[in-house]
Amino acid sequence: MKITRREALVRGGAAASALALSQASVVAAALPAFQGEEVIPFLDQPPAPPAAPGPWPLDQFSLLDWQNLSSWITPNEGFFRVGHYDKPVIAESDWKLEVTGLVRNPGGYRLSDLKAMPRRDVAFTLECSGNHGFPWAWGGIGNAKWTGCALAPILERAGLLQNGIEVVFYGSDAGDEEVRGNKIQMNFARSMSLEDAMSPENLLCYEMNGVPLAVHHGFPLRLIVPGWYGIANVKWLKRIEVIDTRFMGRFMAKDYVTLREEKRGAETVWNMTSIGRALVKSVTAKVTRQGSGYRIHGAAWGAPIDRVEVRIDDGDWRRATIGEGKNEAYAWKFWDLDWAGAAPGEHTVVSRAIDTSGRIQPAMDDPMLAGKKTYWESNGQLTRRIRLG
Ligand SMILES: Nc1nc2c(c(=O)[nH]1)N[C@H]1C(S)=C(S)[C@@H](COP(=O)(O)O)O[C@H]1N2
Ligand SMILES: [Mo]
Repeated sequence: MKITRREALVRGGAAASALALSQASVVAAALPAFQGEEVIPFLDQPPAPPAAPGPWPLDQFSLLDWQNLSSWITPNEGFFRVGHYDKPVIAESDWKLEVTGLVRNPGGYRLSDLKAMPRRDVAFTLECSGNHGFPWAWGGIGNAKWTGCALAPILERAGLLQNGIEVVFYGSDAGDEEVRGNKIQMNFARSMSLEDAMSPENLLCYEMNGVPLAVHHGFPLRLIVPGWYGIANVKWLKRIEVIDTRFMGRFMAKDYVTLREEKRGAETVWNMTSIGRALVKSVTAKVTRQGSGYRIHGAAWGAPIDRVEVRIDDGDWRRATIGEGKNEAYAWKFWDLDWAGAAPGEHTVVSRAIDTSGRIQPAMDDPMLAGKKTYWESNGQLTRRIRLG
């Protein structure tokens, strides 16, 4: 996204957390409703997306329509889309995946070759790292069953040479860039360390929720790296290249870099890190009433979730019950909590997810978030306001 820090703040970045959190209100209808259940609207409602298409790579008209989502799997038609360059329309017959660089046996694969390899599925919640970075950008997330073949055997088969340390994934989409006075045409590309690339979960994916990838989701082939932010999941994949140095393309080293002010004792350190693995996160989706009782519903994702806790007003953190997605490693988990003794009047509701290694979704004033100057990786706790009758 070509937006300055200043614009980000004006448009309601981290500073306007009250706005950002309002985006979660539309999660409401995502969760299965019980008979006779009534949704109590939050007082903080999300702003509309900008009226005209801007320089945003996140297509504001493809944002997940939570209110119409009726299942744990996001339907393909409602799945958000991000594209930084053109959206190539590729004929399967013209396409080949090239595996090259520091390998003994460089080669090419047709889609039929990849489909002939063992099929693997993974349920994985893909979240754009810009999600919640802007008030309207609340729908840059979706959950799908992705199908393809494992990446690791393809790399092994290529015969990795000793000096290879990094794997670069090139998309077929390209755009104009300027690098220190040089005007060039560059393909979208992202890299991973060889070790990360060899992770057994990674897929060369050709199906999304049981049907071939749509053009805008990367037909004919995309990378799926469960546990990583959207940016790592390269669409329209055309080349995999093993190299002996770190790759410093735009989407590794220029964009999708988090700038954060950190303290080392008395010293201030400006830390710049490339966005990769997803972060632990949750939202409060909706509050419902059934008869005289209220219930709070939400979702949690981004890391292996151990538990979700909810705080009402200034009360204690209370543990929510994990429902759908309970046994899934890389997909969001739906959760709920009965709101016993709810008093009429205005209340705040906030949730926090805790991962299996004990990491807690940070509060908005946590130094990790307060010291962050860029909008990516906005995984802070989202406080909602509601009035009960
Ligand atoms: N080739 C290519 N792959 C890409 C991108 C892109 O612009 N080009 N955008 C990335 C980003 S930032 C995100 S969030 C995801 C979004 O995937 P989706 O459009 O299928 O939802 O794709 C990623 N893969
Ligand atoms: Mo993204």
